[in-house]
This record gives sequence, structure tokens and C-alpha cells, in this order.
Amino acid sequence: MTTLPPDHNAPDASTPVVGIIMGSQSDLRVMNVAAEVLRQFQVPFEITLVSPHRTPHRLVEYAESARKRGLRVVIAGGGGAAHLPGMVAAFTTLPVIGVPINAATSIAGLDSVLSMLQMPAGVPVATVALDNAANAAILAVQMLAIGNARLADALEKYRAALRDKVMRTVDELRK
Ligand code: RP5
Repeated sequence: MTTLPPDHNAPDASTPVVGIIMGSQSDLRVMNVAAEVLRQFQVPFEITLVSPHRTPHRLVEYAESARKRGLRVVIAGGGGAAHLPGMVAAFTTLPVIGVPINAATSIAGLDSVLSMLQMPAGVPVATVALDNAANAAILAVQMLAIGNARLADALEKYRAALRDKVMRTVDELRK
């Protein structure tokens, strides 16, 4: 019979376990939502800019040191030619969650969605919906909750709150 692994990634200290990165300061408005969600779940995170085109060496350094520094998941946001998540995924085996950002390009974010979705076999980026940094954070929490009972419980409560919200409206519509 197999046993559950120990709670090895319990975010009990202040060491960040999630890295939130983005290509530009213009992405902050969207990516700050991921930070808010992680704060709600009391998951320690770091948030910074890493531009694949303007600071390419910083990208390599960030991705190559991520696991050693204690990160367990990376959330990477970018707009336009959004190479950040894919290139970070190339330099680390940590799971990378991509947030395509509608950077007000003429093709309304489709460019960034495709940049993240169309990864070659073997180097995946888990891509969420356009501008949906909240879902990226929830997915990161779900990954961490695999080995963390407190987070698993918090996710159950979060889902219950979502259900309750729907059911309140269902009840109101019945009236
Ligand atoms: C990408 O280019 C960034 O992620 C951003 O979404 C987009 C536009 O960047 P800025 O020109 O606004 O700095 O690299």
C-alpha cells in the first residue's frame, strides 16, 4: 500500500514558493491579481519583472535558480510576443503557468495566447485564459495543495463559497 508523501512544500515560512513574473511594468495591473489571491491563501510568493527581450540574461538567471531558491511553481505573464513563460519553462523543470495578457495589440491578446499555448512537446506551459491571473494563482495553490493539507482544506472552502454564490442567485431567481 502506498502512503502520502510528507508535507514537503508546506508554505510555513516566509520563503517564497511561488514566483510571479511578468515581461513589463505594463503587465502589473493584471498580474497583481495573482498576488492578491496568493495572499488570501497565505502562500508566500515573490513578484518581479523579467523581460525575455529586454533583460534576457536575467530570465536565464531567474529560471535556473528558481528551484534552488525554494520556488515550487512559476506564474509568468506576458503580452504580445509573450515568450516569457515558454523560455522560463525551457530553463527549469518547475511547473510554469502562463498568463496571456491583452497588451492592447492590434490582435487583442490572441498573439500572447498562442505564444503560450503552442509549446513544443516536452516543454509545457499551463496556459490560463486571457488576463486571468486569478486562475493562475488558484492553479498554483492546487499544485501546492497536493502535499499540503491546509491548502487542500482552504481550496475546499473556496469552492464551497463559489457554489454558495451560484445557489444564492438560483434561490433569488426562484422567488
Ligand atoms: C511584453 O510586451 C510584455 O509582457 C508586455 O505585455 C508587452 C508590452 O510591453 P511594454 O511595451 O508595455 O513594456 O514583453
